[in-house]
Amino acid sequence: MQVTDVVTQPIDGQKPGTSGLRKKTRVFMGPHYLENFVQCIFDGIGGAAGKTFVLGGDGRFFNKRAAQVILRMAAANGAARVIVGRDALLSTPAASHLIRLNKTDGGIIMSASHNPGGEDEDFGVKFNMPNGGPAPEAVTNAMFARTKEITSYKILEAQDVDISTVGETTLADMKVSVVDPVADYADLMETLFDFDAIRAMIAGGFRISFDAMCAITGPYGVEIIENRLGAPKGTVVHGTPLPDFGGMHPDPNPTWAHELMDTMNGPDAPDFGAASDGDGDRNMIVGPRVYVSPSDSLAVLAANAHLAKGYTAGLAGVARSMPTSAAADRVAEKLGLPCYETPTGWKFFGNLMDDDRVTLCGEESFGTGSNHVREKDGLWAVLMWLNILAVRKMSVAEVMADHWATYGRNYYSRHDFEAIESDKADAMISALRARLADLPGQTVHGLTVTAADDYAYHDPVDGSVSEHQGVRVIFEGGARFVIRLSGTGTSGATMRLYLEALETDPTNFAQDPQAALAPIIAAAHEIAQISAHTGRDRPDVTT
Ligand code: VG1
Ligand code: CO
Repeated sequence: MQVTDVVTQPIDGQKPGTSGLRKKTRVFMGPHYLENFVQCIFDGIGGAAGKTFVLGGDGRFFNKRAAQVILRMAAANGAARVIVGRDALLSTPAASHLIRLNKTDGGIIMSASHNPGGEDEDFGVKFNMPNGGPAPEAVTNAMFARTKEITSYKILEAQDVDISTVGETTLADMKVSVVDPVADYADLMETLFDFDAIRAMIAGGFRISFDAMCAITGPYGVEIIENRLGAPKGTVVHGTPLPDFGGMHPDPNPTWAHELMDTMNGPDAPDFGAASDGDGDRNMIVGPRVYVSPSDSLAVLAANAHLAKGYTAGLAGVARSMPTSAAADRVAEKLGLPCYETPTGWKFFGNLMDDDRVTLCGEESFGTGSNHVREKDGLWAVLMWLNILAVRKMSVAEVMADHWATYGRNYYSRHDFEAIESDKADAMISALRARLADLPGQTVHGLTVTAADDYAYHDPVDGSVSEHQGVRVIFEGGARFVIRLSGTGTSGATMRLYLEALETDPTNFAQDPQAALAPIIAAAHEIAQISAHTGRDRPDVTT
């Protein structure tokens, strides 16, 4: 088998965003597109020679073909071994676990996560570091720099490797270890949670509905929730991963997981509902007729983690992304735990976990996780909730009511304005930035601004600085809004407006969040001039 140096030239726009490089699948399938980027990954980490990598993806269209290309390129670049999920399948948290478990030099994950899949939808590639976490900005910047100067890439001329059966094989001098995508991950979950207690709760009639949204968590959910925890067949819905996710938008929020919401709001609702996203790192938690916002879920997990088997020693600290509500901060304050605020994207939590400063992390975008891996983890969150419910013997609604009574309620919502023309979105943000210094002291829709800034993060572990991570405007009484542009979209710009208000009066805990947040929504539209800049009055998706 022969290594070929293929002549290529730089391709515009191969800049990794919030979580890797995401583009339309057809773009990735274009000449040299995937190959250029994969070579730049290897170059950006100082070469692949002698290294071991994990490889897998969420099963979307092009996943298997891309895996074969990446295997041939890893071999051509001198990698010693690649551990690949059978059929090139691995959820993002399972990939993170395998990277750590096998002490590898990192891994390549093929996924565009919550973005729809298919030939006309989205594909993505990202690199995770030896700690199992997404490459930090310094590394993705090095990869991006290489994409602008690449002149050739290395690839092996070879037949496809058979990755459909578990076992060891070779590709030229490189070992290829095909592993069961689920087994090691499921074993890890058994060490973290009291499976006996959850099994007993289920045996006692506790009913669950888990919507895998035709994406990667299907096989994981079936093995863990049905096989190991004894829930009846059919507990996992949409459990077979499909290349186009069955046409679904695999994003677990009330809009896209509406079938689960209908089940949970219906007359015969199960006791617990959950959904996960394309690559298995997100989760939505729902009780019968009660939706748990992701920010609240993080706070509930922080307050109750010590009840779960793997966390009885307590937490080192908690971290949340800046736009995530301060509900977790209130728990940390009461429990005397360190609490950190980071920019959007899981890559910023890695240093804090590696440095043992935090145990739990979370984002408002349906992401929660702990230091068991270095990614957010959808099924982990589901099992953490189940373990807590099994111990507390309360319903989801009772847990939420108890939580708000103890800590107050941070009303929260995110409004997404999708596919705005990029220059209009940029102009809106620039205009808002220009006004920030003048905002404090102004009163808009009855709310007085106390602070306004363009968020910059100073990493306390490595001292790196990340600027322009979202504009935030804070009002008297702690209400606030945040505006930032998405870094995961593939067409136009998506503007995210994050809204929050703290309520401490228990007689006001039963409001609809949109009603509770109405003054802040109005003030945000007025201050940012959203409609004047974008022509949009209403969001496309509200979570
Ligand atoms: C979004 C979310 C962010 C999350 C990221 C990756 O990014 O807001 O919180 O970490 O997706 O999640 P953005 O830049 O579009 O706001 V996933 O499940 O897509 O890997
Ligand atoms: Co995801």
